[in-house]
Amino acid sequence: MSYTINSRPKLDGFRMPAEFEPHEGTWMLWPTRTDTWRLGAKPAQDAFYAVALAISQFEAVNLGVLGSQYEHVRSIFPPEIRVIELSYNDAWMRDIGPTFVKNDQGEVRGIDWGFNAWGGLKGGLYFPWDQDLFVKQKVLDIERQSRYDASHFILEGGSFTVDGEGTLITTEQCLLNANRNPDMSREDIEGQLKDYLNVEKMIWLEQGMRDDETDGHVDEVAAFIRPGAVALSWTDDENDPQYPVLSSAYEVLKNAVDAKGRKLEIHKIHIPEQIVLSDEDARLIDRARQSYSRNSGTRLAATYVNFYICNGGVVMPAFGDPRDRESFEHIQCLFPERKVVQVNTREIAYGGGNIHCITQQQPKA
Ligand code: KQY
Repeated sequence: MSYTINSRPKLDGFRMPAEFEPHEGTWMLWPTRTDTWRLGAKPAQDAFYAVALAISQFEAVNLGVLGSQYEHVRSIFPPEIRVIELSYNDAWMRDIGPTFVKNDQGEVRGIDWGFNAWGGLKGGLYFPWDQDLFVKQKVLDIERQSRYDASHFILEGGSFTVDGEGTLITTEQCLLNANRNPDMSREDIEGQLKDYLNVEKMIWLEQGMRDDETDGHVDEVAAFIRPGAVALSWTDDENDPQYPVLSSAYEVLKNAVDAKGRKLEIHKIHIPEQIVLSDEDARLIDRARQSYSRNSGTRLAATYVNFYICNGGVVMPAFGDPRDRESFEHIQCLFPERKVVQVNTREIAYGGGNIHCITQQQPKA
């Protein structure tokens, strides 16, 4: 049984650890929506399978699965991967799962943010999202961890990144979007982030990647790789439509200092060539009136920066792109003490995200 605590993590001495701090394990969900994924979701399932196996080399993986898929999924995964029946609407655990916080004694609790499928009825990606709403609470119940009820505040885990030392990076495009918390000012939103995540310094990028259906999640643009250092999606091509967004992010980060007063070390990771949904790809995704239309010609917001840092490892995307190799080598250089594993996740990119978006770390207690 998890207890709902009527307080705020900061008041109780809890903070959100950075992703690069030790994990108890990783949470994921199994993809099934045929209006998100091509070909009845089978190729996406292959990609999720490969991601889960890659992470399981480094730490425990907990995988939520719909009852209708339980028997199949349990039979294909090795026993060390925990498969749990759960209900949900789509498989983006970063946004649907709890954000965990921890105190100096090592106690871990979870935050249950509000969620409206990336914009509710004003540009959200599907309706309904009723089952997604309970995933955070269910995970905390399973782990017997206490829950902070922050359901008044719509926030997705992919929309911010923290260094665990008081700094948070986010985008104005997402957090100040009228389809998230229209009655809150920037100051109100900063107040919520400070109280729940125990951060002091907010670095606001203007926008996320163009064509990102989440209204600009920061996890497609930048990620803390250690305190004082950030990986940034980048392109050298000034004619690339992503160039204005990424160069503006670079300028903001270059001129920022973190909560400890440090200038940030910025590592530019070149994005892949443009990946565009073809007529054939679009045809293989089911049409549904109540969900976002994946039309042919849409450029995917693909980036290598949507990697996932786990205990001793980093699991990063490949796209079958000429830049896959150099990005792998670059990221391996940034994490000399971890083993980098690259998984072809082009299929996940078709659904609007990547490895970071489908995972959620649970800090070590
Ligand atoms: O955390 C993320 N960037 C989530 C991507 C969600 C895509 C929904 N189709």
